[in-house]
Amino acid sequence: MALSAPPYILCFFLLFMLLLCSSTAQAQRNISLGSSLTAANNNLSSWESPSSDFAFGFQQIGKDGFLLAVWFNKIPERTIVWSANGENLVQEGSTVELTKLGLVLQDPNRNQIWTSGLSGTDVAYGAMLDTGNLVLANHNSANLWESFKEPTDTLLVGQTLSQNMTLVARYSETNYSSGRYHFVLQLDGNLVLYTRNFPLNTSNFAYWETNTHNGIQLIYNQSGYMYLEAKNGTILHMLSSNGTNATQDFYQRAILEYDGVFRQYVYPKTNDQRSSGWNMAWTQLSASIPSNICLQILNKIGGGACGYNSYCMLGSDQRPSCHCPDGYTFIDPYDEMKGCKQTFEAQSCDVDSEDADHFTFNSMLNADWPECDLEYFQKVDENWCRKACLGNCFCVAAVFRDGDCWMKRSPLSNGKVDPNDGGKALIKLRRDNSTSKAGGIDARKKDQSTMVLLGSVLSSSVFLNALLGAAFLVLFRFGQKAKVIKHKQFLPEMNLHIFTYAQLEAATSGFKELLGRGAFASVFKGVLAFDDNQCLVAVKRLEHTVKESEQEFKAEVTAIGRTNHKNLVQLIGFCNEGLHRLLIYAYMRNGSLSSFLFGPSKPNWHLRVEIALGTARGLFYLHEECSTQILHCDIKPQNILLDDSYTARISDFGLAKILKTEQTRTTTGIRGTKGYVAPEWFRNMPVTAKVDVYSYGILLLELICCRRNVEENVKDEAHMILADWAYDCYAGRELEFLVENDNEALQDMKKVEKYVMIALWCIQEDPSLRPTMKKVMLMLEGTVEVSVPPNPTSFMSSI
Ligand SMILES: *[C@@H]1O[C@H](CO)[C@@H](O)[C@H](O)[C@H]1NC(C)=O
Ligand SMILES: *[C@@H]1O[C@H](CO)[C@@H](O)[C@H](O)[C@H]1NC(C)=O
Ligand SMILES: *[C@@H]1O[C@H](CO)[C@@H](O)[C@H](O)[C@H]1NC(C)=O
Ligand SMILES: CC(=O)N[C@H]1CO[C@H](CO)[C@@H](O)[C@@H]1O
Repeated sequence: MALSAPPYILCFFLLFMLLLCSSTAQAQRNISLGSSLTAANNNLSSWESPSSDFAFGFQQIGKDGFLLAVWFNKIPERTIVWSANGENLVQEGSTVELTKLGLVLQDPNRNQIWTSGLSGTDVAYGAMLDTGNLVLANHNSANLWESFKEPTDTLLVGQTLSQNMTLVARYSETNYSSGRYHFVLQLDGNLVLYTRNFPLNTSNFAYWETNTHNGIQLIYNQSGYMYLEAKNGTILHMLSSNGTNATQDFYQRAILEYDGVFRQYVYPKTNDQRSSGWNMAWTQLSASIPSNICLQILNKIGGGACGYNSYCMLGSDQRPSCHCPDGYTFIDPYDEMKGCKQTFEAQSCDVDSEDADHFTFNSMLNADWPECDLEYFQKVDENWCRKACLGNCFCVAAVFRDGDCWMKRSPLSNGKVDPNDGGKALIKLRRDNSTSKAGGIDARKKDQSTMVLLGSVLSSSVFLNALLGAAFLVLFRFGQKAKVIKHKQFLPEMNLHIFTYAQLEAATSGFKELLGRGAFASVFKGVLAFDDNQCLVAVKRLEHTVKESEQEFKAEVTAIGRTNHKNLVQLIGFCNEGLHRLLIYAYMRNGSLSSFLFGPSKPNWHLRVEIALGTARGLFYLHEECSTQILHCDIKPQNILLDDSYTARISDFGLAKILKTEQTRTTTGIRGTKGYVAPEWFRNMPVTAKVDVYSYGILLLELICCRRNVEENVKDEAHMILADWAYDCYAGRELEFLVENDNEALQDMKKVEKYVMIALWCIQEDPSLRPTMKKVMLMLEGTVEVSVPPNPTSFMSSI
C-alpha cells in the first residue's frame, strides 16, 4: 500500500515523522541514565532546556581546556552561569556521564575530575530546566541535587542563597578558578562580601555587609527583585530596587564579578534590542554593590583592590579599573589586579650617596595610598614635603593635602583615586630614564637572543638584509613566522614585529572591518594569533600614492617603535612589502575621544581632567623625551584613543611626520585638521612643536566644555567658535557659562578657570608666546603657577 502511494505522499509522511520526532525531542527533556557528553573542539553537543534558553555541556575556554558548565544558550555572548571544574579545566576527549551516583566528569584517561557527589542514592534521571537549574532526581521525581544549590558566582531568577551558601568570584573575566572575593549569607544572618584569603578559601576582610542578624535567605524573585528575607518573611534588606525588567522580556542574572562587585544584569529577549547586550539592571549605577570598591577595600594586610603599587579608579562606566603610577608597570599585563612593579632602581640608602639628586616627582591629583604611612608631618608646605621625601630613601611617595604631608613606604597599598579626597600624591621617580640594574641585564640578554634569531632568518629575507644597519640589530626582534613570536616578546617593551602582507590580509579577513579613514591611510580591525593568544589590533594601511623613500619609512618606524609611554598607542609592528606599507597598533576598545566627548553619554569632569593630563603627558614625551623629536601635527579628539581604563592614548603620531616632507613643500598642503591647525601653517612661518601646543589648547577647551571648537547650530552666534567664546567668558569673568549643567565642573570652578587659562596660553597666535608641552603639563599638574593670558588674537592684529 505504502509502495503504491505517490512519492510526494511518502515525502510528506517522512517529513511528518521528522517533525514528530523533533517535537517529541523538544518535550522529552529527561536526561536518562547512561547519557554522556564528550568535550570536543568542534562538537557543540549539549543538553538543552525545553525552551533552549539554557544548556549544559562543555565550553571551550581559549586554549586552556574545557569547562563543564550551564550557560545562556540563545544569546551570542557566551554567558556561563554555573560551572563544575573552574579550578581544573579538562582536555578534549573528557566526558561527563549521568550515572546512578550522579554526574561524573572524567578526563580522557578516565580519571574522575568532578562529581555531583551523591553517594549511595539512586538517581533516575536528570533535567536541564528552563530556569537554568540543572537537577538530578530519583524515581519519585524528588530532586537529589540541583546546580541552584551549589552556585558558583551567579544567581538566576528563582534561585535563593540560603544560610552558609557562598558565591565565589572567578579569578578573572576568562579564568573560572576561584578568585579574590566571596559573598556569603552567614549562619548569623548577616550577608557579607569578603576578600578571600587567596589562595585559601577563608574570609579575610569584609568590605560590605547588610549588618543583619536574622537573614535566612537571599531571594531573586520572578519580577527581578533581590532581597534578604527573615524567617517570618519580612524583607530585611533590598539589594535591587528596580524590578521593571520583567522576566518574560529579559534574561536576568546577578553575579559577583572578578573585580569584587556584585551586579545584576538584564538582556532583552527580543532580537531587535539584542545589540545592546547585557546591561546593568539597576537604574542607579550606584546600586552595584559596593558602589565604589576602590574606596571600600582598606585593610592593613594586603594590597587592596588592585594589588601593591597600583591604584584603583572608578571609570565613567562606574567600573573599577587598576592602574600603575608613572614609573611602575603591571607585574602581569594579563592580570592587572596583581599589582605593579617599579621600573627604576630604588633610591640608595648609603650615607654618602648623592642618589637623591637623581629623583624627582610626578604628581597625581586625588590619589592616596592609605595604610602605608612612613612619616606624618603637619603644617608644612608642598615643597617641604617634596624635600623631606627626597631626603628619605625609604620614602617612595608622599601625599600632600592642606598642609599635611604623609610620606609613604614601599610597597604602596590600597591605592585609590577619589575626587572627594582632594590633595595630591607625589610619586618619586628616578630622574634619568634608565631602568633598574636588573632590567638592564634583562635587556642585554634579550638583545643577544634577538641577534641569534636574526641570524637564523636573515638569509631568507630581502627586507631583513636591507635592515642590516647596526642600529636595527638591537632595535628589532624579527619573527617572520608567527610561531617564532612568543607572546611575552609581543607585549609592552619596544618589540617591533615584521609582518607579511599576507599575514595582515588574513588577520583583517581581507581588510573587512574599517575602523576609520584619513587622508593618507585607512585603519582596519584585525586579530593576530600568537601562540596561545589572540590579540585585537588596528592595522593602518598607508595609501600607495604616498611614496616616501624606503629609508624614511624605516627611520620613522624606528622612531615610533622606540616610543613607549602609557599615553601613546603602542606600535606592535609593521609591514613594508613592495608598495604595501602598514603599521600595526594595539586595538583600543573604547574608541576615540571624539565619539566619547561629543557622544550621548559625556565623560564626567574628573575623567576629562585625567584625559587632558594624559594627552599633555603623551605630547610632552613626543616632543622632549624621545631620541628624535616627534611632532604630531594633527592633535584632535579623533586622534586621542581611550584604552580599556579610559586612559588617553595619542594615536597617529609620527605618521604625520612620515608624510611631512612631501606635503609641506606644497603651499596648499596644510597638514592637520581645520579648526585645530595653528596659524603659522598659513603664514609661511617655521613649523615647530608649538603647532601641537596650539592644537592641544583647542582640544583642552573642547574637553572643558564637552563641545566642538566650531559649532554652527548655536543660539548665540558669539558662541560659534569655542576659542573666542572661551576668551570672552574668561575676560568677562563668567566661566560658568562654559560648563553649564555640568555640576561636577561647577563645583570645581577653580580648576575650570585654571584649565581655561592654560588653554588660552596654548592658542596664542604668536607661537613664541605659547608654553612648551612641558610647561603645560606642569601647569595642569599644579606645579607651576598660571599667569593671566593675553587675548590669543592680539598678535594677529599686530601683523
Ligand atoms: C522524566 O522521568 C520521570 C521518572 O522516570 C518521569 O516521572 C517524568 O514524567 C519524566 N519527564 C518527562 C518530561 O518525560
Ligand atoms: C587561573 O588563575 C589561577 C590563579 O592565578 C592560576 O593558578 C591558573 O593557572 C589560571 N588558569 C588558567 C586557565 O589560566
Ligand atoms: C518580588 O518582590 C517585590 C518586592 O517585594 C514584590 O513587589 C513583587 O511582587 C515580587 N514579585 C513576585 C513575582 O513575587
Ligand atoms: C638611559 C637613557 O635611556 N637615557 C635617556 C633618557 O632620555 C634622554 C632624552 O630625554 C636621552 O637623551 C637619554 O639617553
